Amino acid sequence: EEQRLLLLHSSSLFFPPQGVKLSYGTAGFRADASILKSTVHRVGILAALRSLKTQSVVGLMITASHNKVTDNGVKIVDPSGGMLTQEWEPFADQLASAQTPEAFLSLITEFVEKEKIPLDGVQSAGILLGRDTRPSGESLLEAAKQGISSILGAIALDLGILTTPQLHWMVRARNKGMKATEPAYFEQISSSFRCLVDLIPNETKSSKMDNTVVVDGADGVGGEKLEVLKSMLTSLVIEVRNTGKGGGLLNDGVGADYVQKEKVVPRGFCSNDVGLRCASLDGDADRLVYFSLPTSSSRKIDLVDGDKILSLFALFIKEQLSILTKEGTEKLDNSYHARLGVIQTAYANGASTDYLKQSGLEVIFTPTGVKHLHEKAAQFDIGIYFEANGHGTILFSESWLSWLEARNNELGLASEGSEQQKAALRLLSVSKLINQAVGDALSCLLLVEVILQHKGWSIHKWNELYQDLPSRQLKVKVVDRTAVATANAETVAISPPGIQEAIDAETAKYPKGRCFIRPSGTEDVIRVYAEASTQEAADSLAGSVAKIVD
Ligand code: 16G
Ligand code: ZN
Repeated sequence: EEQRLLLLHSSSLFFPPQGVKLSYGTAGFRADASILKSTVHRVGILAALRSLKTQSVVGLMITASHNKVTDNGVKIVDPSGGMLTQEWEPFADQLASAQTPEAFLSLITEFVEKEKIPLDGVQSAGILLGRDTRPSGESLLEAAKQGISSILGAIALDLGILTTPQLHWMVRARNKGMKATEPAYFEQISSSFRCLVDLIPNETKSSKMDNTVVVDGADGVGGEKLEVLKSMLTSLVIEVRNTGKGGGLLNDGVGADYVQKEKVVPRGFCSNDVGLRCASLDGDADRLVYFSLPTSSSRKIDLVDGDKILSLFALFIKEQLSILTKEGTEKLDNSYHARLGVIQTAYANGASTDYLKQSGLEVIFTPTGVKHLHEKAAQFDIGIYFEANGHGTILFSESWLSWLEARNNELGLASEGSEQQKAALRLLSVSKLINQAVGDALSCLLLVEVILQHKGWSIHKWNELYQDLPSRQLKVKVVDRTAVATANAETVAISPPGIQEAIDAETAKYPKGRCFIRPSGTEDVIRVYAEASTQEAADSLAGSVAKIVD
């Protein structure tokens, strides 16, 4: 009864705005910040229930990532450090759209019963809270706290301004009984980076490679965190621009999303930067793309996107694995050949997929959205996933990692300092450097940098792994985006009837043509993606398919 009154009282303080229907999409709830308060309050309650149900710590992040500064959003981090389980998403939707405190309360009561959540005031719940640098974040975080405190036994721990991946990392660490603080995060990624630097072969160590990278922080949280991290590194110089401190507007003409979609120079970069290795983070630092300025006369950049980061990572991992298991070298006990898998979405440039397959890698496709890629990658001993937009990571299975630890110890005794042992150590270091919970621009940046140093590669050499096929993305505003349904990892539209045949007929007119449509998970639009052998052809294919959709 006390619990009932508490919830009723608390939710009566947060009215949902009339006529807005939000849904827990690909990346949680996202909207203009001014209409989000009641939603965030309710998500606070939901997070507390999730923690009670799982008897573990969960996270709640307030961010709208690469979207404009006046937007905001909220999402829950599950105990594993991953996204909220998909089974709870429909309930999140129902909660968000309850129109009265009473309706809200009865939804909760029903759900608590159905899910057998121990809402008795005896069990405790723990929720880690984080937010990005958006001005609306502070008051939304307050709403989340009030939601949490209306569940008996629930305790919120406010961690302040964090990148999204930092919060995911901390939730995971906490539930593994590890230290879950920001210093612990920086310590782990900087020390594993230093290990990888120490293991760079002598031949490339002495090559005169430029060890400076210039990073566009999107005027968000990533830049300020990178300033802390960079002071803990050796052999790498990071120059951060668009840190948010210089008055620049978050994600406005800056950041990974802008750079990847527009393929033009972001604010804060100029002709003096021609030839430098540059990178862009997005607003909450869970995406990373690289670029360079080819000439001082044009605004166009040479983009090195998520697909190419994926290719670089996959190449490096595959090399280290083959050194580790080389025949004829130190024969020790039972070998455990890691199953290595690479996960992409339909947005991956076709040239990247060809390249990966030709390199002997197993490539698998999933629908767009981190939760799909992550889930697939977790089925491998080493699963590498990336979206073209720059979100991705490398997952290592517990069982393979413990084999690798043991193997490394054996090698340490039998052939200390051998090539095999170095490979084992490198792979172990990668597993500590790269975020195991979610894609993390900061740890990916360090891994890219150390691999380039290891190989003695410039950004140009890296970019030449393969040549991107020209592509074009368009969006079409529609009345009802759910009219389009897709299958086969979004490569085929199964409704409305006949539309795929029309797309196929159009695509067949273009050499190397490839085209698909899908309903956006974050906006009221249908997205069109087209690829072909020339830019004109890709533009024209996208244009005519957009007309079919319209
Ligand atoms: C979200 C997803 C991202 C995906 C994008 C697609 C997460 C954390 N983020 O930002 O992975 O690429 O949505 O947006 O899952 P769309 O559905 O509007 O094209
Ligand atoms: Zn993001």
